[in-house]
Amino acid sequence: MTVHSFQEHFDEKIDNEVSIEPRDWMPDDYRKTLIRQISQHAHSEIVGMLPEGNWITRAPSLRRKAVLLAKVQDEGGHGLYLYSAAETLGITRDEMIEQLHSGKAKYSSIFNYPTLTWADMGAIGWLVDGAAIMNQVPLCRTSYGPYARAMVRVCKEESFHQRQGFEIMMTLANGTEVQKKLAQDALNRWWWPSIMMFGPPDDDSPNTAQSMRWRIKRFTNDELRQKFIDVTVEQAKLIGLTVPDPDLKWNEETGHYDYGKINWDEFWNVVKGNGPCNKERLETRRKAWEEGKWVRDAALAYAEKRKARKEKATLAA
Ligand code: FAQ
Repeated sequence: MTVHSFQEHFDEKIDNEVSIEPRDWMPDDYRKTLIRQISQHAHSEIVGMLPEGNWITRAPSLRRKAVLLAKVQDEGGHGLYLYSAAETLGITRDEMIEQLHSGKAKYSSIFNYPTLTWADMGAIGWLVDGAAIMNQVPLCRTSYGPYARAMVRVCKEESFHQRQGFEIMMTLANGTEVQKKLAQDALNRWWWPSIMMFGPPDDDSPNTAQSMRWRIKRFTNDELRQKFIDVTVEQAKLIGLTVPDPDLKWNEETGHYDYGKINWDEFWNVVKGNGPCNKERLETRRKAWEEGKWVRDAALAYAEKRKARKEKATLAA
């Protein structure tokens, strides 16, 4: 086959919704885009464990502690599936981790905000996992097979995460005056960063058009943001909380909520490393990597020893 016919074969698969698999020919830029998106997604899961990890020892009951612990463990698992999916594209786990630690690879802006009160655990589950599901359910149909398959399990777990967050918010919102205030304060602080999570507006998003053509992305950033707002505003009403956007208004003509101006300067500032917790998050990850070196070394030594023992047994048989 010529490169031209490889390209035609690839395009045909994309057009016919046949997934691309690791050993298939793919254009270099398709591979690069996937490595960028999947590794950044993996980093987001791993860094995303930190804001909630901050509250595990301070959860208000044993039940809340057990649930939060399970949720944070799930996020670690999601990161691992995603690193494995990215490895099928020809990058190693160590290279990806290096890119995270050097600041070359991004992770979601949302995890650079602090978790100040217990209500933030509710807001993260409800809003951040809610936004993650809105973005990731369509990724179950993304064109690259290993990424799509990883997303199926991730989405099932995210849906449990979203419900646990909503349940925390609902409990607080129906609680004492102080609890209701905590819930409203958390919504006030997490609302705008959550809607920024979907990425820059479509006319300022350099990757969306090509990723839509390759069917990596199934919806644009603005389409997903709008869906999230439409669903979440109704949920806030249900529990008696107010979304902190004075311009939010149901639009009869479009059948969607109109919303206020997003502070994109704040978004880019956080993406560039200057958010409230960027330095702390990266520092914590680098330290965990260094301090975990002996575990990786021990696991590797054990695996090598087992392999040698197996080989010896095979030779003897
Ligand atoms: N933060 O052209 P686009 C979770 C960057 S998982 C930081 O629109 P694209 C689970 C973007 O990378 C959350 N950077 O890019 C959880 C690009 O820069 P680059 C993560 C952002 O890729 C819940 C530049 O801006 N989810 O929450 C952000 O087409 C609770 C231009 O942007 C995923 O990663 C941002 N928010 O669209 C864990 C889902 N947005 O790379 C713990 C998969 C954009 O060229 C607790 N990813 N940028 O240098 C995606 O769907 C896409 O990558 C988008 C961005 C939609 C995030």
